[in-house]
Amino acid sequence: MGVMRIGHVNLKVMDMDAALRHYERVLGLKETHRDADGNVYLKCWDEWDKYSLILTPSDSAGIRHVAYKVERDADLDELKARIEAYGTPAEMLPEGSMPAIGRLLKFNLPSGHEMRLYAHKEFVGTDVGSLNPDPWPDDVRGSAAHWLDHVLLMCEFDPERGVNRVEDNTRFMKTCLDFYLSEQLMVGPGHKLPVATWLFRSSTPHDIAFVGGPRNGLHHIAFFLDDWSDVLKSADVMAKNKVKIDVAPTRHGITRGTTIYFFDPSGNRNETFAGLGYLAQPDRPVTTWTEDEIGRAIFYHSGELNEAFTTVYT
Ligand code: M3P
Ligand code: FE
Repeated sequence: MGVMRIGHVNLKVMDMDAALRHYERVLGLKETHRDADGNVYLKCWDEWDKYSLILTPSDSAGIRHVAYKVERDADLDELKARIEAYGTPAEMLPEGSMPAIGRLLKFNLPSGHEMRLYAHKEFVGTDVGSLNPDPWPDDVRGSAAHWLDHVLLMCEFDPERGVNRVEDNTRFMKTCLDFYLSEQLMVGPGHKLPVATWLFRSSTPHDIAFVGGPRNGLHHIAFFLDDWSDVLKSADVMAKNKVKIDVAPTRHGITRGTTIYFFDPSGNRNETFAGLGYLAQPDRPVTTWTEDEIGRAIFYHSGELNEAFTTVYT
């Protein structure tokens, strides 16, 4: 029961043609729907529901909402009651509010980011099908991302004013949505302040993460690849397509993933990463990283965190 996994992200893009070239040619997503308002819906080859990314034409970049899929329709009623009992308003949007999707529970995280939950989305199948399937399809482009894996949201963090939306969001996700904490990065005297947290409902190290910063926003959306050689190939695809690479292939200490960060043409940060990390289980001890090891926590090889990585985001 409850949340299973990330379902989709709705991003704002400033040039739809350029955005489509990026998500189709570089990441390998395919368009599955387009609505009258100019929103374009896409999916990765290994996903079975109709879409995992919605691109909305806009005059700015950033995230509009992130949605997670729950197992049963009745979960939406139970979670609505829990969210409201927590003191957070929640609204049930009727079926038909979004294409190919059932009713949606809409609310804002303590940070203000909009989140939606749903139980049904039109099933279209993966590109290899589910009857005696091949391990990968022939007609997939670029990095050939398997699936949208997680989002990392930037949350207002100003301990001098007593503001820590990372902590607030983490408590909300654990209390209302039964997420589990896998890793945390602690700062301040005695390492008492969580400045970043990684949480899961699936069996991977994170389905969502929160990092503290000067303002709320989107740090990145991440797409899953199989292994390190796919990460290298993904970097080659980016170089071929003149994509602005933010961080060249390396490894995270946190989650153990191998990774690249880059930007879509509107400046929304993307990540392609490989490695399921470890088997995340509710009783697994939480991994704690301390401020003095922040460099290795984020970029394990260089051990250095560049300033722009946590200050430039949409
Ligand atoms: C990841 C990950 C930051 C750390 C990011 C880590 C933004 O993206 O997938 O584990 O500090
Ligand atoms: Fe990530």
